[in-house]
Amino acid sequence: MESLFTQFQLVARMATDDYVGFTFFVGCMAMMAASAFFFLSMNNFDKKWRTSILVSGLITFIAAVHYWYMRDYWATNMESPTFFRYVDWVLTVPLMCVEFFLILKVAGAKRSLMWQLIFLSVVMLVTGYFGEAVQRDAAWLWGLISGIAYFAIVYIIWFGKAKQLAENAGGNVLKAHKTLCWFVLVGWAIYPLGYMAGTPGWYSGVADLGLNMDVIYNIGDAINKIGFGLVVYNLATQASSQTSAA
Ligand SMILES: *C/C=C(C)/C=C/C=C(C)/C=C/C1=C(C)CCCC1(C)C
Repeated sequence: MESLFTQFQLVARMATDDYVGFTFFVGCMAMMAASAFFFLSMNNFDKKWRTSILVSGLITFIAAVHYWYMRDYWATNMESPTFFRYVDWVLTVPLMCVEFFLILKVAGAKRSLMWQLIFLSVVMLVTGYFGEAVQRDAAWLWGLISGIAYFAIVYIIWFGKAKQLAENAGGNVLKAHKTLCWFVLVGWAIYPLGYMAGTPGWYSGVADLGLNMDVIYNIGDAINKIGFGLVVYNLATQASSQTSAA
């Protein structure tokens, strides 16, 4: 009987110092709760904001499903779930680019801007995956290419076309755009840190600080996916109350 139980254990044991396992578990729960929150609040907003809230919910929902698998994968193998991690990102990060486009649509944003951001984000992630999973010897080089794509995104939203559109829109849209810009500049910068902690290279000192790649990624995801969604939620709340007051 004993052995049957250990063989078919449904819930993995978790060591008290398993920070990776812990952050996967909490991350999973947080993403689920955030998705319920965004989906259920959708109908409180004016029609034109509903798609933005829907996308916020999709981002955390897609992450919740991947966290479910990553939590399991880690508990079973005690190994980074690199594949699931990047599948999650390659779906959710482009959706964050869509979010930028959706809020700037009121100022006349074109689809080409959205596709440009999506393209750069995919380049950033695919090259990151190569460095982490395929050619770890050249992780620094893949990380560098990924970093260039990242800075191209930062440039477009901070100083380029997206910034111009946000300024044309003004008001709440401009404020929300600015906050999202900070998320990308500071919040997204958490990820290259995780990458440096988890891949070999001249920067290996980062790993010596005792930082773990998956813990860093998990914290980054919680901040960025849920935080990003809340900024959009806030914008939709303010914009909807203004129109109903008018
Ligand atoms: C929800 C997931 C998000 C917002 C993921 C963002 C990921 C990045 C900004 C990753 C960036 C990377 C670099 C800039 C260089 C090293 C490789 C990456 C992929 C970790």
